[in-house]
Amino acid sequence: MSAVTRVPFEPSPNNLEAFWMPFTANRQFKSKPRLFVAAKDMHYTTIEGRQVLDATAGLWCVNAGHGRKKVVEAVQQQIAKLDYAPAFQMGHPLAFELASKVIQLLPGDFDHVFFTNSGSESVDTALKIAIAYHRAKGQGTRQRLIGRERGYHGVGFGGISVGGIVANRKFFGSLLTGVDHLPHTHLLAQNAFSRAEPEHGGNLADELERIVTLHDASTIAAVIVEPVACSTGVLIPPKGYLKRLREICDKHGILLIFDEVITGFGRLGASFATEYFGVTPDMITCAKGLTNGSIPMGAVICRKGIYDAFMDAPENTIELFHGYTYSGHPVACAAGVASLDLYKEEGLFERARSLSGYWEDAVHSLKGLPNVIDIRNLGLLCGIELEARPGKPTARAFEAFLTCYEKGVLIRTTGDIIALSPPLIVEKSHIDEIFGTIGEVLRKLN
Ligand code: PXG
Repeated sequence: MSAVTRVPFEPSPNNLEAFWMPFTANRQFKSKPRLFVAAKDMHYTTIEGRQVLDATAGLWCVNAGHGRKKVVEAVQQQIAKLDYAPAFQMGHPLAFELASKVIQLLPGDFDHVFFTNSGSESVDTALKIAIAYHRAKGQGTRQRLIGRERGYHGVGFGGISVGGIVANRKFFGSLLTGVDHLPHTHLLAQNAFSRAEPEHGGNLADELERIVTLHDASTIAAVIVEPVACSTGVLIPPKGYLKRLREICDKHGILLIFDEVITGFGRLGASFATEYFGVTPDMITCAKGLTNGSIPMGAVICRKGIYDAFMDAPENTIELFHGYTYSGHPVACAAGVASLDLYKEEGLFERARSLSGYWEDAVHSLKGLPNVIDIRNLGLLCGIELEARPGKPTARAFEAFLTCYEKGVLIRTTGDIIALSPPLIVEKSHIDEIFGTIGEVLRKLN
């Protein structure tokens, strides 16, 4: 092996080699880096000292805006007071407090919370709980997991197996066995330029019946879907779709998991998508907004009956052989409690709801601009789909991303779709600036 040359790190954009960046074109980035050094409320500060308006809440996570005093101080105080407590066979009060606060946010009979450190871990945890739940109920043959095309459930082996993004799957071998997929619901030809829930495609939920017939219900543990599939371009569920999935799962004794890593904590103008759509899953996975993006943390929220199914063994038995060193980490819990308090004090979920009409009108005002083939929205989310350049998928949208960044607005692109999700503290003037800038960029983009 040849010797490795180690270059001491100097905080200069010319010394970026050692960090293998996630989901990033490393060589392209390192040849022309984009670095943030600070953030406050709706804005980032770049290393060059420029202000950039955050139209993406970081990566869909900073729901109350950046650098909020309440969260910062809670974290500072907690790390000085109790930096860490063992997560297994020991506890600390804040984890119990945060779990209670999380279930209070939800309608219905959600009653237990399992803490993780990310959305990916939440998904793998929920899938494992689903299989173990059926086994605990004497139905150990229920092991199959059903996901959906174009679904994103993080990057653990469970998540990529039930997920439906080809690039996230094809490099990583045979994945989990016993997985099947529903079709995605993105019917561009029928639903283009729909506002909120599209009319066509609710019947695609019936594909679950076909899958159940193929495998037999006795082999299926759970169905997992994002209520709104965000990462693959903000795909809003067609009218009636989620309700129908719930009915079919009920009919066949299959658990329904909503992956609310993005839709949780106010994004749709309700606590969670379950509240927004009035459809109750058996488990909810979340992360991101749980701590306002400040400290890594995720959770699986279980409806009544799930936890109880594990409580039959003698009292000294560990009921679920699963957990992480950092499950319910004290500093993350402090950030979580402070974030949930902040959402409540500032009425941010209601604020998102009341701004969603203005947001909808603003995004649909881009209709008719060159290459815009669809616009869709819900709550404070939207997707703007561009026609791909012939033979060069993603290039057009990525150029829009770079130009918007130069003009002081941070957008996110996936494929040839612009996906936006601003912090819920966004003002109408910011919304005007976001769509003003995107409009200007799209008008000039070839
Ligand atoms: N489920 C869903 C629905 C997600 O959106 C995860 C699970 C995984 O979470 P972690 O914390 O393990 O990353 C996610 C994450 C994007 C983007 O731009 C989306 C996510 C993460 C990073 C970028 O689409 N979603």
